[in-house]
Amino acid sequence: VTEAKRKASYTAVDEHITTETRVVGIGSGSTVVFCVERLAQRVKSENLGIKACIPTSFQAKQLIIEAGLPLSELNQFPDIDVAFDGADEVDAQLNCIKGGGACQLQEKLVASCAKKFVIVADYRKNSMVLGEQWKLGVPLEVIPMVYAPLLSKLRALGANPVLRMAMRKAGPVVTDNGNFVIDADFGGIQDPVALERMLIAIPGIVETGLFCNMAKWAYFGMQDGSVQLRS
Ligand code: DER
Repeated sequence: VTEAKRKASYTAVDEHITTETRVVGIGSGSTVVFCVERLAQRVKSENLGIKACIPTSFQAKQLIIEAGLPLSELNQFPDIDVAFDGADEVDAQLNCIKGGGACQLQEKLVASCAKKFVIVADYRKNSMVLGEQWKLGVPLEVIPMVYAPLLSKLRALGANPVLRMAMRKAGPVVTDNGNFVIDADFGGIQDPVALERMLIAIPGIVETGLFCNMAKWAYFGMQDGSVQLRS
C-alpha cells in the first residue's frame, strides 16, 4: 500500500507542479507525505518558483518545515495554485469522505482557496458510493460544549454517531482547532451533497468530512504498481 501511495503522489506532483506554480496547499495524513517528498526533490533539482506551502494541520506544518519548503499561511497567500490531499473514500463523482486524521476543517479551508484540488490515494479508497468502503462514518468537527446533544440529533437523523476517543491520551480527540470529532455512520450515501448541506446547518457542527464538488483529479495507486487517474 505504501508503494501505491508513493506512486500516486509522485504522479500527481509531476503532473500538476510546473515552473509557474507559486503557492501549494499541503493536506494531512500518510499519503500526502509522499507529495511533500516529491515536491522537495523537484525544488532541489529543478528551477521551480515555489513561494509558499500552506498547511492543513500541525502535521502538515511539520512536513513542510522538515522538507525545507517555504511555510506560510492563507492570509499571506490567499490564492493557492494547487492543493494536494488524501481521502478516506472517493465516489464516482470524486466526492470524498475525509477526516480520518481529524484534519478536515483546515483541509476544507485550504481546498476551498485552491484553483486546483488534487486527491492522492491508494486503491482502497476508490469507491462508487461513499460509505460503502469507509465504515467509520462521516467525520464531523463539533464544538465540545454541545457534543452530547449532537449525538442525539444525529441518532434522530438515522446515523450511528460516536465521539472519537484518543489513543494514548485520556478522553476524546481534540483537533488542531480545539474541537471534538463525531464520526457519524450513515451507511451508503447516495446524495452526499444533500447530506452535507443538512449536516453543516446544524448548530455545533463546524465542518463535515464530506468534500463535494471540490476535487477535480484523483490519483489512485493500484496494487499492480500502476496509477489510475479519475477526473
Ligand atoms: O484526515 C484526512 O482527511 C486525511 O486526508 C485522510 O483522509 C487521508 O489519510 P491517509 O492518506 O493517511 O489515508
